[in-house]
Amino acid sequence: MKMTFRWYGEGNDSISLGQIKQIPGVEGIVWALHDVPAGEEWPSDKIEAVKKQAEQYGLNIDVVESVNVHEDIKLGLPTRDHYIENYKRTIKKLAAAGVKVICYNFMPVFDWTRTDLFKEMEDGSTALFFEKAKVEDMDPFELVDKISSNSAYTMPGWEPERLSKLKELFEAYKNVSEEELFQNLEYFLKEIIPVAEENNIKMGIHPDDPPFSIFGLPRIMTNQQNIRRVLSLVDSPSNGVTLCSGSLGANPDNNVAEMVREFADRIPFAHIRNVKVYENGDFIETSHRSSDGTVDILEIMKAYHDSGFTGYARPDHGRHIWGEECRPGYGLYDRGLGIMYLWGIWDSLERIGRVS
Ligand code: DNO
Repeated sequence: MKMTFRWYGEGNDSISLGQIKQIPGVEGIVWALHDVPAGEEWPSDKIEAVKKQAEQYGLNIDVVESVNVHEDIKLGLPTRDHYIENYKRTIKKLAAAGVKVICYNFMPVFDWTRTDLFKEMEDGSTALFFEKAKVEDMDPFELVDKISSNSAYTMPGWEPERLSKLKELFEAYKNVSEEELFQNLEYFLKEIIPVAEENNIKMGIHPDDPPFSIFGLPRIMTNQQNIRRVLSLVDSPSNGVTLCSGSLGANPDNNVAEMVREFADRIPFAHIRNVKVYENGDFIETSHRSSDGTVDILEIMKAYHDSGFTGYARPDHGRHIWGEECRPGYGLYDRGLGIMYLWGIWDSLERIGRVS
C-alpha cells in the first residue's frame, strides 16, 4: 500500500507540502489543476510546476484526482468527441510527467453532495453532514447557494462555471436514463482506455457520493453490481475503480470489504474513510476509526491486506478538529490521525502475517 495525501495546490489549500511531508509514510500528493475547466486540455507548464513543487519535498505526483469529465460526454452529445480528444491529450501529458493513476467520476451535474459542511458533533468538532429528507424536499438551487456561501474555497465539483449552467443541465438530463448514462460511459471508456493502456495509466472511476440518485438525476456508480458492470464495459487493467469506502458506505447495503475482495486487481487507488449512517438515511463523516462509524474500516483494511494490495491509498474526508480552519473535510489533523489509524491496522496485519 502506497500512502498519499490530497493537496489542492499553492494558495488553494490551508496545508503546506512541508506539513504533508511530516505525516508518517506519505509518499506522494494527490493533486489536480483545479483552475482548468472540465473538458479543457491541461497545459504542460502547469503540470510541470506542480511536479517541481512536490519534488522539492520528496513527494511524488503519481495520482491525479480528478481530470473532470465534461458534461457533454456524460450527456452523450455530438460535441463530446472534441472533449474526449482533449481528455486523451491530457492523459498523454500526465503520463509523460510520470503520473500513474487518474481518478475521475461520472456523476451528472453535481459531484459529492452534502447539506451541511460544518455540522457540530457532540465533542465540539464539526463534520460534513447529509440530511436525506432535506435533499428530498430541497430545490437544488437552494443547496447550491448554501454550500457555495458556506465555504471560503471553491470546492471540486462546485466550480462556478459548472454551477452557472445549472438550469440548462437539469433540463438536459431530463432525457437521460441510467441505462443511457451507462452507454455514454461505455462510449467514453472505449475511446480513452486504449490511450491509458498505451501510456501505462490506470483510470479509476470514483463512486457516486452519495451512492443514490439525488434531485432526480441518474447515478450509476452506486453498488457492487454496477461497479462490476462498469469494469466489464472495457475489460482492461487500465479500466479501474477508485474504491471510496465513505461514498459507498453511505448506503449500509453496500459491503465495501466484499467489493475490495472482488475487485482487488482493478483498484489502483483506495479512498479510506468512515461515515456514520442513521436509520433515517442521514449520514455524518466521523473519524476513520471503525467503532466511530458504520463502515468497518478494520475489515476493509484486512480485505486489502489479504488481497496483497500494492496500489495507492489516501485517508479521506475528516472532521474539523482542534479549531483548525481548512477546506471542508480536508483538514490536516483528522486526516493525519486517519493515516496513523490505517498504518496501525496495516502494520499489525503485516506483523501477524509474517508470524503465522
Ligand atoms: C470530495 C471528493 C470528490 C472526488 C471526485 C472524484 O471530496 O471525494 O470530489 O474527488 O468525485 O472524481
